[in-house]
Amino acid sequence: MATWLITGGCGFIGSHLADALLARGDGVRVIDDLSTGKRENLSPACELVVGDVTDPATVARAMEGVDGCWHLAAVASVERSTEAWIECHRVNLTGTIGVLDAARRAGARGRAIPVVYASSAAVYGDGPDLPSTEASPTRPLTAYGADKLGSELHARVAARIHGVPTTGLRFFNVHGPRQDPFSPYSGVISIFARKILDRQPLLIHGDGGQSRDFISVADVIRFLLRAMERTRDGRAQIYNVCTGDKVTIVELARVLFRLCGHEVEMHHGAARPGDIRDSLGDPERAAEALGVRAVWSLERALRLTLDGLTDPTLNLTRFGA
Ligand code: NAD
Ligand code: UD2
Repeated sequence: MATWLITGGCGFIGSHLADALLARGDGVRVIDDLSTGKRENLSPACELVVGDVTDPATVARAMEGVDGCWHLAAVASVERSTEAWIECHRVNLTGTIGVLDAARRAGARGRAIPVVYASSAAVYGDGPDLPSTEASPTRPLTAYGADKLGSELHARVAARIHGVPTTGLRFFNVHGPRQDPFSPYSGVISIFARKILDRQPLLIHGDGGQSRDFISVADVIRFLLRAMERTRDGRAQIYNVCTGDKVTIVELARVLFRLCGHEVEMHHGAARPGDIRDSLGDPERAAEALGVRAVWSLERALRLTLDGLTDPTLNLTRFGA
């Protein structure tokens, strides 16, 4: 039986990955400091190490004996990285280097442990030419995006210098059950969905014409699993994880109104510092190299996200995710 390490496995994406690995009979170990993740997100069948990925000794212990590592632990917020620049850098970049270094050292018989890690569409910044491909210029606008790009650069060093096979997945905007609807730092879909269900007004940062490529966590899990299967030789790969479909924030709100059966007021506030105006990914390289493409339509994925707000125990494995 394979045993895997998920850093940040008590979080939104990590806990669904843990469910998928358990469903196929694998062993799962999680390291998480529970700063935003929740113990109740994680199946009791997982081994949980409550600890900080910036602590080398903790990470080294967690890495021992595993067949691979998905590195998802991070402060997953653009706003937070603006407010707490150094703290977020310590986790999002130094923490990533620590995980890569532990993967180098922990491998049996000198073979390093493969690492699949979460990068982000934030590395592109406001790319002039959309859709963004993996060869597009990377001009991050925020500390969060800069630290994700730095993680990619160090993952390349890990592969080339230390023989750690790595695959970086540039997640675009992910939504689904367990994305915390009560955190102001959470994704816009979880925040809007809760407010609409609670019949509260939405706060739109700016004019709402900004656009995103929203992908269901049910699809993201499929990319994560396949990426690990293809992370074997000493190379460093990077792939977009996106749908290739562009949706503005106002359009998103209107689809949610229709799915919820009622509307709420939309109030407009100032645009967020460093906010990207248009984000859209090209899914073709991942489709070709990994053989995975997003299959959940926005509407079907939004229904799943809404269901997750009323049923926190929702487990995606029943959808084959
Ligand atoms: P999340 O906040 O739910 O998960 C992050 C997890 O990491 C949490 O469980 C948190 O407690 C843990 N964590 C944070 N700092 C830690 C530390 N120092 N030590 C140990 N654990 C720590 O967020 P998520 O949306 O599941 O994001 C997972 C990964 O995917 C992150 O790397 C994020 O940057 C990336 N990502 C997310 C999205 C998205 O739309 N959700 C898009 C692009 C990239
Ligand atoms: C960025 C990344 C995403 C992920 C995330 C952190 C891009 C394109 N995406 O997401 O990949 O890494 O950071 O997990 O860089 N908004 C409102 N009202 C609200 C909440 C949000 O108008 O109540 C707007 C917000 O100003 C932005 C859009 O909605 O224009 C999306 O915001 P978000 O916080 O969901 O995600 P984003 O794009 O910053």
